[in-house]
Amino acid sequence: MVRSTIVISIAIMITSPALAQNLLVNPGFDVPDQLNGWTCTTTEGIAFWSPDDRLGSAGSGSMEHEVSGTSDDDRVRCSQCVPIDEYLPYVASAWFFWPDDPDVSQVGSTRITFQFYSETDCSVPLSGGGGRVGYPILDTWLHLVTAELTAPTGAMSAGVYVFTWQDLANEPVRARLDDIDFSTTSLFRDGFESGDVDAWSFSTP
Ligand SMILES: [Ca+2]
Repeated sequence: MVRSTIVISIAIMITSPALAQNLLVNPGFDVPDQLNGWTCTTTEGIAFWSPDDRLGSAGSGSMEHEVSGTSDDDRVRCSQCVPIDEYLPYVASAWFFWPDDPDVSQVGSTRITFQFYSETDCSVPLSGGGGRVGYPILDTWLHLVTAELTAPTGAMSAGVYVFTWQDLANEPVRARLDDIDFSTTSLFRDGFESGDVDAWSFSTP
């Protein structure tokens, strides 16, 4: 059964901050048949490269998830661990697409969140959150953006996580993600937290 009703209370349509540098590897899935840079785990599902690009480019694609679990809340999760700077504010975002396919139920959601860690390999968690849940409008690309969070003292890495979520047992779902972004919203690289002014240059007029 295909759900035809629309719930879009949390998906937010905005553009990414200008000039922000995306810290993710392979965020737009520009190389066919691979998900390099992404680590995917699942309870009952798969993740693979799809030729369906958000902007319709023949030279790019997206990441597709299929979840066909026998339990409620089965899911596919894909993530990256990236280096970050303490005290800077960060935000994550992704575009997601749920096709109107008759062979899947499409009762579920796309989710995105991130977590700060005190080690470089995302092994010792500090704080996290900012998570957002996006509900599909079938056959439509939607933009999902987290809340902004500032990296706490001692943070050295962040894990960025995207999920495709199957709400109900034996009601499979299929969704795509593209142009995933994780970046700082600060344009200044030195907030003087380090006790020096090394990031600034000096001249006398
Ligand atoms: Ca793409």
